[in-house]
Amino acid sequence: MIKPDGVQRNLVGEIIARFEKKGYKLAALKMARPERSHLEEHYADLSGKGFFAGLIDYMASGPVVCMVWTGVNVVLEGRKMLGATKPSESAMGTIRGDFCVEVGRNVCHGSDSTDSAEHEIKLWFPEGVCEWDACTNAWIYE
Ligand code: DAT
Ligand code: MG
Repeated sequence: MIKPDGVQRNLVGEIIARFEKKGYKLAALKMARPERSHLEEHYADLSGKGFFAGLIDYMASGPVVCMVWTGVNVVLEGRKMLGATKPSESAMGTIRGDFCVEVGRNVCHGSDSTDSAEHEIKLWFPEGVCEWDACTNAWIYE
């Protein structure tokens, strides 16, 4: 997901391009202005944290762009592409390392496990995702 700061800072195309160029396949994409309750459910595991209210305020401050990307090891590799949660710890060359400064404005979200990805896909795309055959498949996988 591209967070409200990523949308406002015109990073949507840049972030999508990185996943496309890597070789992952897009399975769902939409812009949304989620309710606070939806964001609270998304971040339910962090509800006890001191930064939770600020996190929900930030996430509710503007539209987000939600995506599902598919491919071999996409959850693990996608998290590497995002970089560490704190931009000060994110390697240069990662999205967070290249495009942000503070943890509370870290531009993007990525599921941290296949279980959380399945949960988050159901939460954000109850309508389902798109199944399709990419003609590049044989050039990306042996
Ligand atoms: P990630 O987004 O890398 O999965 P997370 O799930 O631990 O990280 O936290 C979710 C978001 O909450 C994170 O992207 C930014 C915010 N956050 C995390 N730790 C924070 C902190 N110490 N102070 C402020 N915001 C924080
Ligand atoms: Mg997380």
